[in-house]
Amino acid sequence: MKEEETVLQKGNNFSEWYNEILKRAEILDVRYPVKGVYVWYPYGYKLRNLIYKILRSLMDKEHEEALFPLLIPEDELMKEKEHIKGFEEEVFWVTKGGSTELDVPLALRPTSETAIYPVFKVWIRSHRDLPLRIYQIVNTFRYETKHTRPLIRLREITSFKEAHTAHASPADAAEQIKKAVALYKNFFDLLAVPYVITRRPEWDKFPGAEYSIAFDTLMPDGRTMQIATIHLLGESFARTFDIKYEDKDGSQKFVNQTCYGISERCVAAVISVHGEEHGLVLPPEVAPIQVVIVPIVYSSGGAEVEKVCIAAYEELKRAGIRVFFDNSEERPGAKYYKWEMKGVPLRIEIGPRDVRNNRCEFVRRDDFTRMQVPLGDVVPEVKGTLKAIQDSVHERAKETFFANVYKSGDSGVGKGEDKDKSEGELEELRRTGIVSIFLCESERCGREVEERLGVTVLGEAIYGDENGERVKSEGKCMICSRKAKGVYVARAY
Ligand code: 5CA
Ligand code: ZN
Repeated sequence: MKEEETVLQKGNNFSEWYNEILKRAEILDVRYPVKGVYVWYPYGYKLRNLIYKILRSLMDKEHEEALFPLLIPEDELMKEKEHIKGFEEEVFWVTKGGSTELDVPLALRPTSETAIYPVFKVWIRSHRDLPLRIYQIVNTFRYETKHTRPLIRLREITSFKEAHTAHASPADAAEQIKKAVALYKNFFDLLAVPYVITRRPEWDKFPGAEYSIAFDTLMPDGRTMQIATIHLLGESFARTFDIKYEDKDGSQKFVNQTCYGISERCVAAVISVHGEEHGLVLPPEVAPIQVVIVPIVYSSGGAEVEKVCIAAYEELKRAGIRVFFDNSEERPGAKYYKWEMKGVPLRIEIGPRDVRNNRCEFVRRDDFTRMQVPLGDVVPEVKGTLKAIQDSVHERAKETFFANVYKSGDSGVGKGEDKDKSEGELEELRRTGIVSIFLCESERCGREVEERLGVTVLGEAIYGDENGERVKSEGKCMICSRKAKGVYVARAY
């Protein structure tokens, strides 16, 4: 076995596994000489595009895609006080044109509120212009000072999908928040990525927002990763940027706003949640190649086998399957290794004996099971098997995920009554997952828990979870014993 072909360990050292996978499956090249900035390989970019095609198709139902500039003048960026306080230290600046100092320094957007809302001001005139729902998929720049990580913590986020909406009333904006949650649920379900949805603590919400909602998934090392956020902005930005509309009665009113975003962390999640020691395991919905056909040829019968392979390939292609016929010179073993690494959900092997018997062999990537299929049934069998793989990949991911979500009361952890006892157990549980504890709303208690236990407070589970259960809502704060709500905590990326 070549060194390259050694299997990877996922469990013990996730970080190493992750970096190896990005390289061997040709997702991202990390050799670009700028910190936190990486190159998409063509295969990785195909995966990214399929994922974003799903996102676009969901967004397009009720939003319109637009494109705003990358550069934001300093004075606009600085207008919203809360907002800029949150982002100040993360902004990259363009200060020169050639050797000439610019009159007004230009920021590279860290997110686009301050690029978009001055334009909303001129677009929105009357109640007939509302609701306004736009989104864009762009690169954004953040001078991250924490450890940067490919697809996860970037200085150039290449695939930032940000939605910005404006509404006539607070109720309409609140309704939009619910729709955004439903849309993101739909999205991550199609990616087969499990999540918890929480309301971020007051002291850790998006700068300028009334409140923030987050989706978090669980990485194989037991850390959570925030994969989406949804913010109710209320009137704060509308007041700052003077975004008003004329209501039916002729009065001028501020709009109510929301915004919500997703980055290529969704690609990182697909890779990390499903992959294993042989490489990627891609859900068929997003696999750039859903089926690979590998001819098994020895000394004779090659021409016949090739003819049958091509016929199957043509048929699958016509049926809309993303299929690849690997007739390269490599040994079959090397081909298996390569396509397994790249996560192709289904392999079809065809050899001389199969041709004689008018059949082929399916090998599933998710569980390596084999089955023989009559050549005449290839299209329906492929469709059925891809569906089965999609479902079982999702089920497996949810099982692992929810086995690592501990609710208040489970093993006594987080029960307000016995806060002394809970810390030891929490210590144990926090190694592996998401734990619910009782915590009051004060920032002091929140920060203390974060510091003492090395966790992040994700927040209150507001929408329940896949098990239909809700976090037990009333208890005593484990720090100060005051009245508290159940909140999720976890070690986070
Ligand atoms: N304007 C709002 C909504 S679009 C906003 O910027 N929200 S955010 O700051 O929370 O970012 C949205 C999502 O982008 C986060 O939930 C997170 O999943 C992702 N994200 C944030 N920073 C980075 C980063 N440095 N690298 C990769 N993804 C990031
Ligand atoms: Zn407290």
